[in-house]
Amino acid sequence: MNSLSPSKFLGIPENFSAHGGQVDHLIDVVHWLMIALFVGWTLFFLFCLVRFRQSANPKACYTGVKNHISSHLEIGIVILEAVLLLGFAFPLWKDRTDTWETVQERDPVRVRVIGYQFGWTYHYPGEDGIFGRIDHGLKTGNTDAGIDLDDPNGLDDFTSSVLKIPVGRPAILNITTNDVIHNYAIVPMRIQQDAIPGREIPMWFTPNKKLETSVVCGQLCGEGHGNMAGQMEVISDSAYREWAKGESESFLKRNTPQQATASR
Ligand SMILES: [Cu+2]
Repeated sequence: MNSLSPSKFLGIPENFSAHGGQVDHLIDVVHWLMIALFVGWTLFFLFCLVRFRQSANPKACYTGVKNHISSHLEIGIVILEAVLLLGFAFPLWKDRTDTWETVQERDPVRVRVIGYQFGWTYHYPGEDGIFGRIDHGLKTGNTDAGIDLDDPNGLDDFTSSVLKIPVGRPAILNITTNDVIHNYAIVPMRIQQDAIPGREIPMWFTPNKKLETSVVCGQLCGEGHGNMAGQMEVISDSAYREWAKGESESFLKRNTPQQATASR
């Protein structure tokens, strides 16, 4: 990105994701167009103030504009906006949606993100890589992921109040909510997704640098909305694997019936 990027002056935090540069670039071109429109309209306004001042035009003219400059300008703006949409926004969107299949093959980390009033719970599939069955009837509170421990796939699943993901590997976050509509937003990753009750909607990105940051809720969801800042850490792949293995093993120990009986 060059030093004349409007996105640099907008207070947007540094980008930490593989696709984020494209988002910033789109923000840049949209702002350049808006700056051009602002300057153009301001000059036109000033021109009108001088050209049509009362002292030079004592008699009103009712015929109006006879040339087609304004039509040509309007067509120019339409073409520019079409270029923004077709040349920048659509390819960016295509990149996001068409890579869904290839992301699956790149050893992604999968996490269920559960929003609630007012915070986030993270559900990891554990060492087997398979999420346990979810039973909404088993939820003991609105922070509960509702993992059904009768499903063997769920025994090694673990939950965390902090999102930890490895650097350089795609992260697929399935966004859902236990109560109202929230919006899971990670600004340094240039990504966000609405959390809709009863639905799990995937969003994915690849962090390209280590980072400790906060995630926020991007949808006004109640009086505690402003406190919905969660913690997120992008760590090395080895540190992530070690952490996930440790968490998974300790949850497996806790969830396995024989172990529980033996410790009683
Ligand atoms: Cu909120």
